Amino acid sequence: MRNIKHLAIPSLIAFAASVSAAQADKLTFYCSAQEEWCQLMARSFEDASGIDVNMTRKSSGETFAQIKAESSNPKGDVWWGGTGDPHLQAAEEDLTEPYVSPMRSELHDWAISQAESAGDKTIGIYSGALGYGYNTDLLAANNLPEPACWKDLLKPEYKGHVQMANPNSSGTAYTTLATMVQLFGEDEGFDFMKGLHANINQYTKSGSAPIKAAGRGENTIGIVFMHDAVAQAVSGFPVKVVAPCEGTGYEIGSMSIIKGARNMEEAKQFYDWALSADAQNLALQVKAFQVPSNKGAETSESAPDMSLIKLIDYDFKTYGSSDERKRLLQKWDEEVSTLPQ
Ligand code: S7P
Repeated sequence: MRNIKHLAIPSLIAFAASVSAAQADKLTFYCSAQEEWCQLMARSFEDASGIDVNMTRKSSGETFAQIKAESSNPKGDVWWGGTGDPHLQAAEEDLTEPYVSPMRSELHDWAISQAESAGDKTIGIYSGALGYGYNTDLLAANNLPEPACWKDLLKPEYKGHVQMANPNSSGTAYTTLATMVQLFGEDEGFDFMKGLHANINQYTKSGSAPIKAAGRGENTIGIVFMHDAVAQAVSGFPVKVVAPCEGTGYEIGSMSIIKGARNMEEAKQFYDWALSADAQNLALQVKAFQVPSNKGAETSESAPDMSLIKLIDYDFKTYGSSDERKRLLQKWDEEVSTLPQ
């Protein structure tokens, strides 16, 4: 700076440009919803705010692990999307920052409860029910009966036809594991996961991958959030969506500001904007059929009607706690994933 007067005019212009680039407002955005929605959120926020956004998409469990690994030198500013359980775990482990947005009064009670149960370190942005979907053509081609319940998926005729994600990387799959424990009790829930393991053809990294594979005809049945199966069906793929007869769990997709964020003001700006009805309505452009948390945002007509689905009273406090999530994942690693298929 001291030597600036010695610079020639073109150098001064270049210098000014480099200073303003260095000072440009920016945001490092970790995203755990579907890729297209993450891209649209990033670009739309840039347009709305003038802030440069650097977005990385990873599954919920993977993003949690990354934020934890980076906690002594945080690189991300805000984490948007993904199932609520790892956001709650991040809050408990003090990896995220409390924030009470002025937008909070526009939200449904379930989104606010998520915040209140975590000392305001996270908040609900959407919800969606767990279920599964199947490729109707492949089912018929293999002479398989139409499954309607969770326990149908244990039948030996479905061997090699069922796909789900790995619950360590995927929030969807962790929700599946926690749902079975709550629906059937821990012993029977783990027996279910073991029986299911015998029919699984692949554990994917991403939660929605199994139904995308079913849409492409590369897999028959995918255990996913029902809205991800609807997205395949409305895209014209032969996918039928199932709300399992025994009842099912659900997610409160969440958002958190990362503790020690380098761009804290920008993170709060994004947070407020992401809770607005206009930002949540962007979901409709990318076939994201979750139920939005802003009371004024639109829910697509194609979205699964949560009031018609038999939902369990999912215990987010317990299953989003650090000890319980670690314990269940370790037990799944040791007692389920190691079994022969
Ligand atoms: O695809 C949308 C969605 O189902 O993905 C999120 C999910 O947690 C991210 O994928 P992983 O299962 O791979 O973590 C859900 O929050 C969201 O509804």
